[in-house]
Formats: sequence, structure tokens, C-alpha cells
Amino acid sequence: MKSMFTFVAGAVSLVLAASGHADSLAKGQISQYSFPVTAGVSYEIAFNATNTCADDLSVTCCVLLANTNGTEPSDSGFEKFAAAPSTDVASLVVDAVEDGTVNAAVYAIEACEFNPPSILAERATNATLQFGIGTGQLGDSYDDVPTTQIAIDDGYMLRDISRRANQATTDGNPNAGTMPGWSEIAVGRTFGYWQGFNLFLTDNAKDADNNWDTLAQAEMVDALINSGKVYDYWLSVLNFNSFDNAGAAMYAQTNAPYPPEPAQFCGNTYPAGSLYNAFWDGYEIVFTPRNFTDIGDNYYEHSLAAALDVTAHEWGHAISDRAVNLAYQRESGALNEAYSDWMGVAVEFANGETNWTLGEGVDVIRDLQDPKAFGQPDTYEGLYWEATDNVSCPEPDVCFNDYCGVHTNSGVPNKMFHLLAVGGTHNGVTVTGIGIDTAIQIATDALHNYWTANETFEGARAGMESAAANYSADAVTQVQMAWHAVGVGSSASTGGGNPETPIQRISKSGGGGGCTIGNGDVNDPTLPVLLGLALLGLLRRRFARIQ
Ligand SMILES: [Ca+2]
Ligand SMILES: [Ca+2]
Ligand SMILES: [Ca+2]
Ligand SMILES: [Zn+2]
Repeated sequence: MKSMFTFVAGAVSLVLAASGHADSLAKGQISQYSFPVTAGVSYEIAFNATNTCADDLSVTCCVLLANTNGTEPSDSGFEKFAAAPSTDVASLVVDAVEDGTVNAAVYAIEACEFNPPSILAERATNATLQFGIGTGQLGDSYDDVPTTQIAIDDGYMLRDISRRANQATTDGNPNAGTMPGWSEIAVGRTFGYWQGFNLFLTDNAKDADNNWDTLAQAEMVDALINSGKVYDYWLSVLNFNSFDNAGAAMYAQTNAPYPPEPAQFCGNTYPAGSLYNAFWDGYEIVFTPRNFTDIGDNYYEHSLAAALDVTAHEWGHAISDRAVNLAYQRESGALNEAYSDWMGVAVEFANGETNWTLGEGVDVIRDLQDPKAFGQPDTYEGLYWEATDNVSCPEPDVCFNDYCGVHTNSGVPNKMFHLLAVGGTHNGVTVTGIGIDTAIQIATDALHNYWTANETFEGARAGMESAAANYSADAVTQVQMAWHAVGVGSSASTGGGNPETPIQRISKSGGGGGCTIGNGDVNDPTLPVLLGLALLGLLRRRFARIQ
């Protein structure tokens, strides 16, 4: 719909100018620009590199950065970025909420020659929402894929602005939310990396006819649709407006080769792109591509973006990260993992998938109802428990003990959550379910109001008891019984004593847990840091987790 936007006189010729007028930057330099903007208008800012990098002709040497609030973007502080795999025009879109300026910059990953950024097109913000059609990896068809128009090639981006409060009345919008005017749910396509810095180069997913029907696009459609479901669940059940409850943009990267270059890790060598995974990197969620190769013995037909529960699990990390940043080791780390698993199951239940496994349809990795089925304990210090005390596990380590069992011991709070949500008898203790939505509400309240960074299971129970008091006396009782049933604390009625049935306790020393990476597990957000993922290490230093 070309008629819906206006080309800015002069801008196109500037962006597409012959390379003879290009500027240049040495490696590591940055060049600043600013553009006056008017509230309610959407601007597409574009530039193009005129050289490619000497060592790898498939990637550009420059990236375009932008901040919407008038501050100058730097190599460590920016809100949006765009790069291109060639000398083609690359662009990003910013929506001006108020009159003022948008500041942009070109940053040189390597020696960079480029035509300076300019505003390629502008449109009324509320006119850009367009629903496309698409198909997910598992065959789901959608006729309401939220997209926005772009100017270049007359195409579209997988960019959901339909959850904004001011998009609530747009015709055909089924997804009204309360995100602020600048926010969005967007999916990026990762198409390469700069080897010297491990820099992923990503851009907005684009399509010419708004029909998202290729295999690579199916991964992007899944990430966008599933992230939208997560947003809707948070809003309707938790009364949360995105993971920070302040309308933060939700970004997902798909088709991300991992590791971006061959990496030595835990004593093994991993070829580029050999690992299959999903993770929250402190800023966005990232999915590796579906893997049809035999590199690293991985063969997966679909990327994990196809799994709503895995997607919700990663977004659960975003909530806990912003809430209390539970230390990723020992019991607090297991709580961190468990909370994300709870979120994964809860979002699926709300969308009609009433199962307690994680990853079904793609790669099943855990079962909250029966943790033992995947080698996790369902009882505190019971079978499969990984020692967490300082004597048995003195050095939390990703390679040797999974940070003292974070992906293992999460089975205990996972079983607790299952009992609390739907009830049951475990270790001879009977729990009456309070419903999965109420259970995640209480857990989220506890996460924000009571849990601390180094929380223990015992402390987690106490925090949930306090949170449950705002719901009902019965909720408090069932929280007590659910934790009691998995061997954490006493029963609600007796105020002391042990579970009715003696709990099997197995003494097991730390170590030998093996490296979780590469086994299809949903890994922790520190792994990309360890591997030097450049989005954290170079350009997004400000988002790096402190472990
Ligand atoms: Ca298409
Ligand atoms: Ca599922
Ligand atoms: Ca599931
Ligand atoms: Zn996780």
C-alpha cells in the first residue's frame, strides 16, 4: 500500500546515492546524527554501507543505531539497531510519541564506508498496522500475523504494535493491550556474525507480500505469535504490562547460529551453529534455527520457537530477571528455572494446551507432574537431588555441576507447583489445587515482593505463604501443603513434624552433572556470556547479567 506513506523529498536520493559520496569510519568509531520528529508519526530511518568487510564478504561492517528519547546512542547504549548483509539499504522504524528528536548513529564494527542515514519514509503511526498471513512450524495457520509496513520494497516487518493501548480500536485488531506508544513485540532475523567480535548481525524480519510462508519465516512467525500470547497472558492474569510491567518492548531473535563461531566449551569443541537451544540474554529471547545437520549430533526438525511453553519459559526469565534476578546457582538458581517452567505451563494452559511437559511437539525436556521421568527430583534431597551445600558443591560451575543443579533441583519446586495448581497426593501428603492461574499469581507476587537474590526453597515457601495471604486462607494452607508434600517445611495443620510417608533421601555428592549445553536443554542466560556472545559482550554491555 504505497499510498499510505509519503516519501520525504531528497531522502531517497541521499540514501541511495552513489558510493562516491560515502563517509567512512575506522573500526570502533561512531558517527552521530539526529532527526526532528513529530508526535504520532512513524519514521523509517535508512542507510547503506558501500563496502563489505574484507574478511567476510557476506556481512556489512557498519550498523545503524537509534534512540527514540533524544539521547545519543553509543556502542554500549542504544534501543534499536539495523544492519545489512551487503551494501543493500538497511532500515529501522521508530514511532515518535512526542515532538522532539530521534538520535541515530553509525557504528563501525570494522572499517566502514557508508551513505549517511536519513529518513526514508514517514507515516502516521496508527496507519502502519497490517495483518499478514503465515504458517508456524507445527502447521498452524494464521491470518492475523501483526506486521507493520516498511517503505523499502513496499514490504512488511514482523513487528507487532497491536498490543499498544492506542491501537485498541484499529480495525481488525484482536490483540488490544496497554503497551505505550513506543513499544512493540518484534522478531529479528539473524543472518550472520562478525567473527572477530562474535557479533550477530540481525535485522527486522521482512517480507514483500505479507505472506510468511517460508521455512525460516515459520520460525519467526512462531516467535511473534507465541510472544504475543505470553504478553496477553501476563496482561490478563498477572495484570502485568510486559515483563517489567512498564510496557517494555519484547524482542525475539530467530535463526541465530550458536555458537556464532567455533567455541571451546567444557572441554569440547563446538562448531559454529552446532548447538540447538533457546535463551534469554538479558535483553531479548534468542532461538537457534531448526537443525537438519548432524553437526554436534543434533537433529531437530523445528526450532524451539514452535513451543509455546519454551517461549513462555524464556519470557519467564525476563520477569524474574527484572524482579529479583535470582542468583543462577544452588536453590535460588533452581527457583529461577522453576519459575520459568511454571510460566511455560501456565501460558499453555490458558491457550488450551493442558499438559505438564515442557517442549512437547518439538523436544520434550522436563515434566512438572513427574520430574523423575527426566531425572529430576520430586522431593527435597530425594532421588536425583544434586547437592547444593557449600561443602558438597563448593564451586558452582556450568560444566561440572550445572551451577549446583539448577536444571535438576528445579524438579522439586516444579512438583510443588503442579500440586498447588491441580492438587494431588504426593509422599502421602494431599494438596487441594487452587488453579494454575492463581498459583502463578501467588508465585509472581512472591517473586516481586518477598523472594531475594539468594532465596532458598524454604524461603520461597515462606514468601509464597505471605503472598497467598492476599488471596485466601485456603491458598495459604495449600501453599504450605504443596511445599510440605515435596519435603520443604512442615504441614499446614500440625505446625511441625514430617510428611506422613518417609521421604526417600539419597546422599549425593556434587559434580558429574555434565555440561547441559548441547543436549537440547533450555539453557541459562549465562551461557551466551561464557561463549562471548557479542550482543552482550560488545554492543549491549549494559544489559549483561551480573552473576
Ligand atoms: Ca512472502
Ligand atoms: Ca506445547
Ligand atoms: Ca507443554
Ligand atoms: Zn531457563
